[in-house]
Amino acid sequence: MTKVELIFIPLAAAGHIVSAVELAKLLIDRDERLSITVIPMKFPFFSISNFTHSVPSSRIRFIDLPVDEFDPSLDIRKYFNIMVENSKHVVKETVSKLISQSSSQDQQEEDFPKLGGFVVDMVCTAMIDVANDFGVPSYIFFASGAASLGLFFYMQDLHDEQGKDLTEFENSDAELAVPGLVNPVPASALPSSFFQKDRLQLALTTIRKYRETKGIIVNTFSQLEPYTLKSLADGRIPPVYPVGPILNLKGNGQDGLNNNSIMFKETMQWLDEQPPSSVVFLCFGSMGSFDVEQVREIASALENSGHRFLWSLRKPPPQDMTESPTDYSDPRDALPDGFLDRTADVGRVIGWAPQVDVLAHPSIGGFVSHCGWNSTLESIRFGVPIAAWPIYAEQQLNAFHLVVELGLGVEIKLDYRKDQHYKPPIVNASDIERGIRSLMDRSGERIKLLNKMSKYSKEALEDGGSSYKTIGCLIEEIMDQVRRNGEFVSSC
Ligand SMILES: *[C@@H]1O[C@H](CO)[C@@H](O)[C@H](O)[C@H]1NC(C)=O
Ligand SMILES: *[C@@H]1O[C@H](CO)[C@@H](O)[C@H](O)[C@H]1NC(C)=O
Ligand SMILES: CC(=O)N[C@H]1CO[C@H](CO)[C@@H](O)[C@@H]1O
Repeated sequence: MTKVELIFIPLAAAGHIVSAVELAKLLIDRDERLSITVIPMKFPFFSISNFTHSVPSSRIRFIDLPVDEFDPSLDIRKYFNIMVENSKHVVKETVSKLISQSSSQDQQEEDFPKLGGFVVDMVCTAMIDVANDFGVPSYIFFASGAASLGLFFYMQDLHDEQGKDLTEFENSDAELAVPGLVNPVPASALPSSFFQKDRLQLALTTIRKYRETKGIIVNTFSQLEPYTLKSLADGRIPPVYPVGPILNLKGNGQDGLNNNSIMFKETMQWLDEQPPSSVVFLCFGSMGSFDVEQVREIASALENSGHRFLWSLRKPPPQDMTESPTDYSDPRDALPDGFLDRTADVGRVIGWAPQVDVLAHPSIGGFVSHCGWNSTLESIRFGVPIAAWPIYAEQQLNAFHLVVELGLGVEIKLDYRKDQHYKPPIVNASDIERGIRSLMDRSGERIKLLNKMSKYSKEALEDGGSSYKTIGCLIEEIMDQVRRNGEFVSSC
């Protein structure tokens, strides 16, 4: 039996590393020949211990590399890229050591695990060079959906093949005919990285690198994006493996980040007391927070809508969008006077939310979300409709995809955008209230469609489901590559 070792290089950020570790678990569960070493790319202030404790298998190990000081004057993405670039040599040394250690320990030649390849996070593509140094294949782990992947390749084609200046799309009302999407995509749904000259080069370099790999593992499932996946299978890019929805559904408040168990119990108890599908849940992800002026508009929208609510309200850091939000010591500091008293019977304001447990709760009837891909998949999994309020990265496209393409959500503001370079105008209470009312109206086709998708989402990873089969194919492909020493064959 040939044992095969894979090296995973995830980005240590919510939505990336958790999914990567879940993927690692799925792979080793499926094939006892596989073992995986996870080497996260992380910021100095990030603790990977939060992610290692949940891994039961001796065939997954973590290596925590030291990282350089973070220079806060740098753009966070630039810092990150420099850091990944600078980590290449130490990753190479680390992997060399692993290989030589395992060959000296094992007695029998056939027991030596062979290096099967690198599975590299969608933003850590510099590590493909290290895989190349070892002469092993690399695979991308793309933690977003097929629609984003398709858009990325389309944008790179526009730039590289058609000589288009992508920065012209900033503030433009152009619409783009992206292959694999039925509706024209408004320029306002593009990720900001395509608008800004310095970030554009980085984005293009990253996407070009995807083309050099042996496969792109995508966190989606074929029933969610059939048309997009078909269009991506045109042979112009490496094979795409839809293996999702990869979620961490363990729940019980153990979502890997700060979790206060008293708050958790109280929240779940309160939800237990609410009628089915009656509560709006508002939560904007690990980077999502709003300034006080915007918080007040949300508060009055909630009050005016009359719906029950659970609101994960987070305090913006001093340098918004470069550091994570924190919890308010007293949320009254941000809320309108008397809001908590007036809404005490119908709502709760909390800090960091145990999102999976909340979405899984039958009282939840709608989710006001930033449309991070992981949150989007969780919401579909539990059949909770989304009111889309995207903030950054590819969230505007996810929101467009969910609301316009798939008809699974409604709009709060599809072209909202906030990052280091954009300070968005305030979304007023009446717009938010309209979105919430429409979200909580369960009379139309949307809920039926969503329930169907929720069912597909559960089935995809069950024995015989579409993603289950794809994972089998992927493992076969990895094993074939090892057998043939990197010569390209596609078995699926
Ligand atoms: C998804 O995001 C939520 C909230 O940001 C986080 O609690 C959870 O761990 C993430 N799950 C995955 C699989 O990344
Ligand atoms: C809220 O904003 C919308 C634009 O998004 C505008 O049309 C509307 O008049 C505003 N409503 C109020 C009450 O300010
Ligand atoms: C659940 C868990 O292990 N949380 C830890 C995450 O990392 C921070 C920072 O190191 C710790 O303080 C938490 O205890």
